[in-house]
Amino acid sequence: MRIVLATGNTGKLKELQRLLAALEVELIPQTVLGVEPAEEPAPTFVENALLKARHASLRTGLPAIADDSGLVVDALGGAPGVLSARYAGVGGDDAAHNRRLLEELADVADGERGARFRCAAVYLSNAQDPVPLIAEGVWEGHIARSARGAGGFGYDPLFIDPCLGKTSAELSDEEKNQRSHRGQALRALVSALRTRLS
Ligand code: ITT
Repeated sequence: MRIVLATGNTGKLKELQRLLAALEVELIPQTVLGVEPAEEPAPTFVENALLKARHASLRTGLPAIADDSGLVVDALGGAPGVLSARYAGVGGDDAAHNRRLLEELADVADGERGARFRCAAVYLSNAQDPVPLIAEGVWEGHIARSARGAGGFGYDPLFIDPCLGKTSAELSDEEKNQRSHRGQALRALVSALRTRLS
């Protein structure tokens, strides 16, 4: 079985490939198949994940898995949320997003820097699949005052896991997948998919 992975984010792709390895199916990144990024206009992670999976499935004729995710910061009223990939403007890179986040939180006290990563993961057997598999994950933490660590991607250098006292960029790939929003969502998705395929 071949499944297209509907993401153009290389950091995310690496994590998805590792989390889905247990499925023992052929995972093909959409970029390899020439699929351009989908529009993500919706206000919820679930809707955007469905749009991405449907777009990739329509273009390739393959089943698709997509992830829509982001950082939800209490002191910013939930921003950047579904706009996490565009926080510093379209084309902004991870460093620019992190700079903006630190600027916005410059006057926010240590006890008020709560945040969480959210992930919605979706599987569609085809573009018209009326019963998509949907799974979600949440990783609670808070935002550091400066970047730490070289692993991961995106906001990882600023996101502190309170149990470990480390940023997610200071965790190994395995440790991050164990705890992360994406790890939680993908483990649940894999389990639902195994049931569907059995
Ligand atoms: P695709 O839509 O092609 O998958 P994207 O980066 O645009 O790639 P999203 O729209 O889901 O994906 O945006 C998610 C953003 O949230 C991502 O670009 C990061 O900035 C941030 N993010 C999500 N998960 C993260 C994680 O595990 N670590 C750090 N930042 C993360």
